[in-house]
Amino acid sequence: MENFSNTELMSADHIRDWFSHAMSAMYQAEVPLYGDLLALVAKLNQRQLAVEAEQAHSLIACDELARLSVERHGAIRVGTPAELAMLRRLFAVMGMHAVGYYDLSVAGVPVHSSAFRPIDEAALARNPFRVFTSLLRLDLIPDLALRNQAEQILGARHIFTERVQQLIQLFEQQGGLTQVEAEEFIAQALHTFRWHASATVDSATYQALHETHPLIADVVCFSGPHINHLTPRTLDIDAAQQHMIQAGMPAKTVIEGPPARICPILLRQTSFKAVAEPIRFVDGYLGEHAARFGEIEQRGGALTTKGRALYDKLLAKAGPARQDLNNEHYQRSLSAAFSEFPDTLLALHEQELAFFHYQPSAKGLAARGQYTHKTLPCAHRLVSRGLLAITPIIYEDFLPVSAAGIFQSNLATHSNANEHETKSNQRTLFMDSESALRCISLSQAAFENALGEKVINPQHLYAQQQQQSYQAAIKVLLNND
Ligand code: OOG
Ligand code: NI
Repeated sequence: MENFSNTELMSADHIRDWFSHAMSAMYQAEVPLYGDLLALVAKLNQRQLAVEAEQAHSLIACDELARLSVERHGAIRVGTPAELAMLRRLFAVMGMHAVGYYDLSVAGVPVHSSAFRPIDEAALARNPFRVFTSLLRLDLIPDLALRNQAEQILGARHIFTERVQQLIQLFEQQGGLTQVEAEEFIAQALHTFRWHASATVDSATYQALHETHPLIADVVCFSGPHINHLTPRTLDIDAAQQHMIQAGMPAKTVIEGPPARICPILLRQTSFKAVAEPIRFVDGYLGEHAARFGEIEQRGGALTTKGRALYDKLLAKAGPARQDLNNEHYQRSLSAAFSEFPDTLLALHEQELAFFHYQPSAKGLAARGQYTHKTLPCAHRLVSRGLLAITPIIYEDFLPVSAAGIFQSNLATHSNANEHETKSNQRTLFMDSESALRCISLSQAAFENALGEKVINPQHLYAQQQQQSYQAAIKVLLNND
């Protein structure tokens, strides 16, 4: 007879946690510099927490500290709708769902993307592992013959093992996987993300695709969508960037995203650049391919639609983080541009620029039962009178302008690198325009069609989280038992 633990279904959170650790171990073995980066970030986070006791306490208070050391995101790029649809099913086993839509073609990168990530608070607190997943847009290859060839190459490859597909199906039938099945699932799923030192094409095909866009070669010429980076979360990206440079890592010069602030918002990122790795083509020629890098990120509060519009406006004013700029100068002009963006929790809340988690304060608890539904002040008053405490809801998603910058600095390996950067930087500005937005909604529908479902709107998730915490908090204030 089978014992209970052999038939008990594992939680998706558990499987995701295992998987993200297994993925990290695989990537550290494949790209040793990533292991160095992880060690550096862990050391700095520890040092910072030791010095900034207040920050440590506030992280504990909002369940952030426990997840800090497991927190990371990764990225992959696939070539066909069928591949994307199967990834959706694979990530669902780990409680990860497609959130957000990013059209990077408007920034000159021929992909559109979403992020598979957990969506509820408990799952995010346990392990927020996210995978930024891009689908290549072959329709952006102007040379029709080359486009057809790329389509054929992609159509003939199988990026998932037979067994992982069976296990995904089993998950869908049973509503979960047992421990033994989950372990096998992880081992099988990892095959999809590993590196292949042999290309599936001859050197001439690789060259032709690479010249059209290095990203197209990266997606089309290999038998799988190698994980192209993993990103631990740092508490101080400016310090981490300095340490990367001191440690001799080929760090990008300029940090992407908003400037350093007292109340951090959204996401700041930087990376060490992709390392050129030897590859072998089917015609026996040897070459090099640069795709895999390591990134770090510092996360801050999620912004409301109003806050995000202000962010986009001020970022456009400062200009994107071009890598030929001096980081110090750029950060200074960015800070100047963002002086318009309020930098206290109270002002961010008052002006409804950011999302918050509410909790009754000690004062609120002492005043418990003094109000009825009718006499209860509005959220703004409850906060300004100190009856409710607020903590920012952390941004769990990505930024299209930063993502485009990250793609660009890690793909440019040959002489047309600068050309790509300049062209796409000019086009980045196009992102805010009305016509770009119309294009985005059309291509979003195409992306969702490939995915096999609609992507979740991240703004709805944050609003819901804020609303739930508010309801729970006022329930306490109103209760006089
Ligand atoms: C993904 C780049 C986007 C981020 O952190 O914004 C990304 C890629 O290079 O495939 O990972
Ligand atoms: Ni990334």
